Amino acid sequence: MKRSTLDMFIKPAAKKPKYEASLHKSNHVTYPFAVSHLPAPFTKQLGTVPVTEGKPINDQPNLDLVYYQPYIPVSIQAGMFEFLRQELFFYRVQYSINRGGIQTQVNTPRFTTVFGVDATSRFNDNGDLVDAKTNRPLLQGRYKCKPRPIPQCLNELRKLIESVVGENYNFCLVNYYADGSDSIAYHSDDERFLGADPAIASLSLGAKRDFLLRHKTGSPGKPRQIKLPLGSGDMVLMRGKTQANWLHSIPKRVGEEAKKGRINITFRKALVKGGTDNYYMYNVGGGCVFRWDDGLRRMMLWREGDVAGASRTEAQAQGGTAGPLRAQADEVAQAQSVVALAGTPSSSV
Ligand SMILES: O=C(O)CCC(=O)C(=O)O
Repeated sequence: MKRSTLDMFIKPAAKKPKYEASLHKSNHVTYPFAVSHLPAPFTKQLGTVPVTEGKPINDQPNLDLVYYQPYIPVSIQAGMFEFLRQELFFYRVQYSINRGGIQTQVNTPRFTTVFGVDATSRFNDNGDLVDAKTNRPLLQGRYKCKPRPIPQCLNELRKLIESVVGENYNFCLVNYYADGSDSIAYHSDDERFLGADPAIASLSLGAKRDFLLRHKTGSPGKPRQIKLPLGSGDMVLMRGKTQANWLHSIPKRVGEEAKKGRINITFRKALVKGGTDNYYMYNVGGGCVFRWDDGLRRMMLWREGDVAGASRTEAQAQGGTAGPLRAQADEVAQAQSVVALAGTPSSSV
């Protein structure tokens, strides 16, 4: 047998991770699998954040940013990226919208996941959802979705960021851009459920990607497009009138850097239940779960019974002649009900 053919049946060796996983895990009835706690050395090093002073960027009409370059110590940036990519579950959401009278299917061009619940509810110590005012269990049907508590590893980041920026957050949205063809189109996070002038903290890990901002109208005074080359560990706080007046995006990119993969985490505060339904609809959707496979070096469809850290052989992953990615896309399309939605995505595709 030729070496290249043999390789397909040999289980690839996973690279030695840049962190030692904690034995403690966060779990909840809504999680497909338990999520490891933040490794203790990361928690210790995070005690020093932010490692640089935030730089205000407010020299354009209605723009109010604070740019931390970086926010997280260099020593743990790569480890934090690998840890979150390995430990979290992700989705590749498909949905259908009405565009100019034509029903159009949208394939979100990145992996997403979301945790949290809006301010009208909270999780009690048993992990049950209760009304934030009365502390009574929620009535059946309050949400169309199944809200998930923020796992410890992201909650630690949330608390740190809250203490620095002076805001409270109840949602954590995570994007994973696998390579340069993953992106997010120009949009603003200006939904009514976030209230007026929301302050959104956006943390980057992994590959450096351009973050572009442009004014919604381009006038008065024709403000220019702004480009922030977000590197691993950087954080941008978008606040004040920014969301009402500016759009932002992560455009597609060619080249080696983007192939390293990038994680973005935004911390937000949703005030009402519409925010919860919206965020889960567009970041979890029909629910086919993906998990990072460190041997195959890519996100793979996850199935109940898969062992954490164990890699499928290339042959198992191929599962036919069409190739792994094609097979996965077909599987997602079959398993995931593509729904026609009345609302709009919280972020543009
Ligand atoms: O990936 C980023 O830096 C931006 C993410 C974003 O705009 C969003 O999730 O709404």
